[in-house]
Amino acid sequence: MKKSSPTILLTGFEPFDGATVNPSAGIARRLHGRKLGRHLIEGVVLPCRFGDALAMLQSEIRRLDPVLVICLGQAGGRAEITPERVAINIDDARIPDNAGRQPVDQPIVPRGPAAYWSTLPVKAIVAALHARGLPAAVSQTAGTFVCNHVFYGLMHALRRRRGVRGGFIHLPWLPEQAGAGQPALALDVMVGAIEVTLRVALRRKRDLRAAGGRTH
Ligand code: PCA
Repeated sequence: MKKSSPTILLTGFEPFDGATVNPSAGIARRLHGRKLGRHLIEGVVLPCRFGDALAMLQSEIRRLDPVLVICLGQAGGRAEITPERVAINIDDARIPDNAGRQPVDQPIVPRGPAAYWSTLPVKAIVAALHARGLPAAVSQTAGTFVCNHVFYGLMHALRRRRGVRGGFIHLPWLPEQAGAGQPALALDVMVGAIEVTLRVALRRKRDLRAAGGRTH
């Protein structure tokens, strides 16, 4: 039976590396239960733990049967909202995760493809954010920590779900996390930016062709 409200799954992460907040969790909580037209947003906070984060994401995908999945994470030091272009099949942790695990050079899916592309219209999202005066850029690397792990696992899980699109977006620190002179964005600003992102992702099946993006 078709559900009356198609679901958007929006995930964030719990704080990690000794922090007490993570903007991605705040956004997922704030947008949980919000309607976007006919669509209902389900916000979920994932543990910052290799394996467990992915297991929870997979079970939420099975439970909610979403039409769109966007995972969010914090990338402290970045000044822009950065839709990620590509997920790579490697865990290589510079710091331990919240369970103390620190995998080095391990594939996420043994014998899986080296990489998956985001199926979000990443350049159209950046253009829409710029049009609203928000800082945004396409990122070419989601790193090799738990965010890339979840992003790769998401795209691997979606490969058999026809028409379901997904991707990952990294966010700057909140003002209270950033030191003097370090870039940050207020939670309200990021909540608004992710609402814009979700609308663009629902509306546009094809991406824009536009030059630009971060060079790293
Ligand atoms: N950022 C980390 C993991 C959780 C988060 O919010 C990362 O970029 O991998």
